[in-house]
Amino acid sequence: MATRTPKYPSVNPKSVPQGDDAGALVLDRLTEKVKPPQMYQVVMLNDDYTPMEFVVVVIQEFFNKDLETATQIMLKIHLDGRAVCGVYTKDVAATKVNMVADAANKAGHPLQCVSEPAN
Ligand code: TYC
Repeated sequence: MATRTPKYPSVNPKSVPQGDDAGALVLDRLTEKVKPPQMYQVVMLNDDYTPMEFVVVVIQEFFNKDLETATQIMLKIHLDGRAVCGVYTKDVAATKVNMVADAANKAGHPLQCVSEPAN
């Protein structure tokens, strides 16, 4: 079969970059239009029954904190009533809340956390 010359879309010659810019693709406007997503903080709540050790393990496992950081966060919750465990996009924050609820329910503890807009 004969090879055909590829057809290029027609362009307004004035919009085609010339000289040093020939072939350049300008992305400035696109980048400026994309604003960062609203972020959500996952806040863990205190209660009188969940063992401290369980809370520390949950914070380590689901919020990727080391033992020392997880212990500090747990103590802040215990003393202040609540503390932020992490900040995520909306869907990820909702998933974290569900994962904590599942783990707490399976273990028979009333531990709860909520997600709320950050700022
Ligand atoms: N207050 C609980 C206790 O004394 C410990 C605890 C800490 C529970 C943090 C929940 O999110 C929590 N056993």
